[in-house]
Amino acid sequence: MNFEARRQSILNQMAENSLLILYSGTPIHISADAYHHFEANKHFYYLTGLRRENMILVLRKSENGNQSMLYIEKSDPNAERWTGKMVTVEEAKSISGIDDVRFTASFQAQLDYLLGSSTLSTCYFDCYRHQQSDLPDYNLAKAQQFAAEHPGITVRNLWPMAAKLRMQKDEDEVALTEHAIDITDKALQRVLTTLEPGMKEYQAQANFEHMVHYLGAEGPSFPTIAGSGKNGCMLHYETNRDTCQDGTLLLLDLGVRYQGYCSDITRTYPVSGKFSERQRKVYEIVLKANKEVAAQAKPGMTTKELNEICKKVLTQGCMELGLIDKEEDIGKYYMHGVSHHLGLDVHDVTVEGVKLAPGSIITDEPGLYIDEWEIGIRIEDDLLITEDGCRVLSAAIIKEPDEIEAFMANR
Ligand SMILES: [Mn+2]
Repeated sequence: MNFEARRQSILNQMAENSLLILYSGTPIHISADAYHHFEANKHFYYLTGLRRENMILVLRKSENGNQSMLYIEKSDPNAERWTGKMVTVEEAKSISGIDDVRFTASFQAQLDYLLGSSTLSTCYFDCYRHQQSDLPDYNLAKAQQFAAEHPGITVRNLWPMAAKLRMQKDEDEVALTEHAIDITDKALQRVLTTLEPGMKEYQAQANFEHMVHYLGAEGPSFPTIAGSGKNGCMLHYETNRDTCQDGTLLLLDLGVRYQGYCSDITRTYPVSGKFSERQRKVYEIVLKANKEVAAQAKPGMTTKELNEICKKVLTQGCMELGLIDKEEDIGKYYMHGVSHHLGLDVHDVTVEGVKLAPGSIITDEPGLYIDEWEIGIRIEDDLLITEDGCRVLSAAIIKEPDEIEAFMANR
């Protein structure tokens, strides 16, 4: 992947005489000597191709030219014995394309030197915070510390610049996403092959996740949702402990992460292998909305506009079914948005007001949630916005009710 071009694009947007300091981060502590599985800062991975802890990317923009420096930990045979091989200088160079690789032990002294000898005016950090109530992320904490120690230097946020870049995927990113989607397809076929009444929802989840690992992905891209019957109406149902009853539907919202890139797919299957007449009617409405969004998605649009298109189809369908009398009541059965960006994050970075453009990867996920009928249906595909429309990257994952029934009948 062309990490050099991505760094160049950030450098182009940086102020004159400025510095970017971006940390890969450290593992988050759970309890006693246990730590969460480490996830590197996504911008760091995006700009370097590296995702190990305790690394620092420094970009310097000055009148003497631009500079990229990478700081890594010096490998330590004793540490490697316990926690695995560390990245060597040669590996770091060849993956990131950065020639100037140094050890973190020298970082502070070199930073002090840069701050003391140059006319540095601005320093960029990733200052993202999801909710005000959250503790600061590693990079934000470092930014706050830097601001306190260097009141004369303006601290600015890398996030909007990096997020805007990440919103348009290049060919390599599309290929990785397609691979994640292909694994999702095969793992869902495994679920379809084994699904039967009496099964626990977590068994359907296990059949999916087994294949995800078996096929070489890193794992699910988020906690698998497997909700049967009325559980399908709960948007973030994750306990997956109920029994899949005969005659109900099983809603599966799941995804795969491959080299960092996520798929996000939802399919809804009849547990018995056959839709009831009522289930099929609702399913057809959701499917129609799903297809309409894909038919209309194109550059220049917003996900909000796509949601209006989706709501129109769902509203019309619900009125025909007699579920609602007035358009404004659709919120009773459809209460989320139809689309979000997808990438290194499942709900990928999105800069307010930026419209869809070629290279955007978004979801298309209408749903209807009818508690009183115990019917929860969502159909979610992943779309790549092209020059004049979109390509459904998940087109191979079957969703026509006849195809689903035929697949289950012939398994
Ligand atoms: Mn989604």
